[in-house]
Amino acid sequence: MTELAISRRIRATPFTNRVEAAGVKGYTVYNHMLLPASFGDIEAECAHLKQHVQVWDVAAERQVEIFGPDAEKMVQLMTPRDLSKAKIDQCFYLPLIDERGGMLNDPVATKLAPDRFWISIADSDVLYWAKGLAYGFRFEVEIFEPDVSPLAIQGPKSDELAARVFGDAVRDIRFFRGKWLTFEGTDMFVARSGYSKQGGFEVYVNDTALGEPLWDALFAAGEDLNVRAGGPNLIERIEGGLLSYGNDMTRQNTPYECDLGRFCDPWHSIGCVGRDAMIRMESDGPQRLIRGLRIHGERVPACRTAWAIISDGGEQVGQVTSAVWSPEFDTNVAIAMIDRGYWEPGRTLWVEAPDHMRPAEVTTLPFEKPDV
Ligand code: THG
Repeated sequence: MTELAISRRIRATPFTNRVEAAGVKGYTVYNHMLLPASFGDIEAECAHLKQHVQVWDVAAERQVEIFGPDAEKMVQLMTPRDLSKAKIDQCFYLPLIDERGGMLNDPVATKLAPDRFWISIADSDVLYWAKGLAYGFRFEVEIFEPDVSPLAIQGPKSDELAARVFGDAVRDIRFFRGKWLTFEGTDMFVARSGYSKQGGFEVYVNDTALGEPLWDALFAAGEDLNVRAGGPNLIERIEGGLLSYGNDMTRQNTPYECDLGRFCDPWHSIGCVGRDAMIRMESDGPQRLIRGLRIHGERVPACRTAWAIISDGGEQVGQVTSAVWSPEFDTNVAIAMIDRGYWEPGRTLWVEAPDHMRPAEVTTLPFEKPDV
């Protein structure tokens, strides 16, 4: 394996020392920051995540803070989701789009106050786009990256572990809502959210100096729960149909192609820069769509480039953007962008994997649990 040359440009997180001590084996780079990708065996990590509880250094989900009298207008400018009914301490999965409706990011945003939002971004430089828009529109807002680093607690024992450190109040937090809870005298925003389908929380650690103490407190409290260090798991996220910006979609794709139409309401997202494009695209319908694929045969190699999807007639009708072997589903699971006319579930297509052509079956996302 080639090594990643780590320097100041590839930023460490408040938790990096602990992640290293826990034996991290592979990093990816996300928002110019280290994001743990593997501790040596992603299949074992996936099985553990589904049974126990993990603590994830997801500090690379950087916050873009929008603060000031025009904050709400500013966020609505960037998304076709209707924010007019947003409540304080509510989180939103938000497609961010450009003037043509091209996807720029798919963050989780939190409304902390009428004049204050955190946009918890996927891997693209939202801060510059936001600053450019604010300048151009003469909005009265400050836009900056605060010292806030998400630490995720994920897995079926998350409630128990989070309650031991933050108190029983965590148990009453609803999905995509949050509460300010105290750790060592500092209030932190704790939301029920996270990049897995196993349930859990994200703690928005708002002081780098508290990163290691919080990590240590979680591991001390969770010993009997079999708590382990983990990270966004490639297998679990494909099974669960969680999209990865830059992998499964780019600026070339619209929210409708990404099957994120349920998070869009162009008629009511007054001011959104891509609103006209979205209204047109909503009535036309997409020309291609994100789907799952079961790729038959033995385990696929790592998906480092898009793999062509070929029809029985021999034409390219899509591409595979993420793929991995799933022990639970006993097949390769994949996320793919498939052309209109070829995306109905159950259809068989061909995948040009780097080793050889493989038959594959189109499915809806998330993947449905195999019958036991
Ligand atoms: N948490 C936070 N920030 C993030 C992520 C996160 N930033 C980057 C990245 N993840 C953004 N991408 C996603 C993708 C999916 C979801 C969250 C962030 C997600 N989706 C739910 C689902 O598909 O089941 C639906 C959410 C809803 O119903 O509103 O959670 O994970 N802080």
